[in-house]
Amino acid sequence: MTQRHFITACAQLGPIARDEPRSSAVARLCTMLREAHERGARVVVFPELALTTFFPRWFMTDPEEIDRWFETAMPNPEVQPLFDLSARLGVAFHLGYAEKTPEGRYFNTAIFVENGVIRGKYRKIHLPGHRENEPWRAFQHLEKRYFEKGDLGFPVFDGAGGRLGMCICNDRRWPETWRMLGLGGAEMVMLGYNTPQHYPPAPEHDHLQHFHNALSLQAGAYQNGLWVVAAAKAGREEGCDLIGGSCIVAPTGEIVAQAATVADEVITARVDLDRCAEIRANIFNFAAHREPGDYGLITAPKR
Ligand code: CDT
Repeated sequence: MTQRHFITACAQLGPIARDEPRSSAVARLCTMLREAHERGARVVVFPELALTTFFPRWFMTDPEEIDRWFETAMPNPEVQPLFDLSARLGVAFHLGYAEKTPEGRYFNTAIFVENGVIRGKYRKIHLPGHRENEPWRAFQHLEKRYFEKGDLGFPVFDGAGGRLGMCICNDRRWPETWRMLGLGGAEMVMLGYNTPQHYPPAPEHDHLQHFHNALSLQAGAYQNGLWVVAAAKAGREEGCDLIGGSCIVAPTGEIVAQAATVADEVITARVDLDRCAEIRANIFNFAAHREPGDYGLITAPKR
């Protein structure tokens, strides 16, 4: 029987330059996967869009230029070394990347890979930012331009001896994301993020970026009784400061490991999936205490 307690690693990435080739990013991911293995990890979580720089910060119109940021197959020859290393060392991984499907659809995607097999896939649902060039901003955030809203819902799947879920960056700010994953039975939720320190529409909130990150992750964990492993792409990337603060959160909402830099950094924690019951059998026992009949507005049409 697969043990339900194990070491999980969260691998924060420092900045990736605009001209940094995927081979270099993948080599950095492999280095961190090796470190995770040396520290006894069974799982390692990499950030959102972990193979390239955060390209939605630039306005582009040329389809060929845009397509260069997307993967048309997974794995592909450039990412294969990560799949091979993961299978050889027996360390499963979560990876975010830009996906172009054979039908020509574009998604901000995350996968979970165990024993060389993609066991879970998620496509980002809450796409932040805008569609057109807004030159007044210090940098763009064009996720609504380059990606379609995810079409897979919030899947929960078998992995690492438990039930796993994923979300991506802006999704973490939405309580609905966490409730969907909690109701689906997720015991550990993995996510990556690229969060600029500066938020152009409301710069008066810039100093709150770390607080809002931790608030969202800790609330999501506690209110649904699940583990959270959240990996940042951090540091000054092409002139844009991205917050770090990668962390692992217990089902009690406590941060049990946290990155101390804004560079490539591996943190680890012992994750016991059976600890979810501390919350789920008690304060957030959904069957005993949830009252969905009174929550109709949550799924009513937008207003
Ligand atoms: N990548 C991503 O979703 N980033 C957003 C930035 C703020 S919205 C422009 C986030 O929620 O962290």
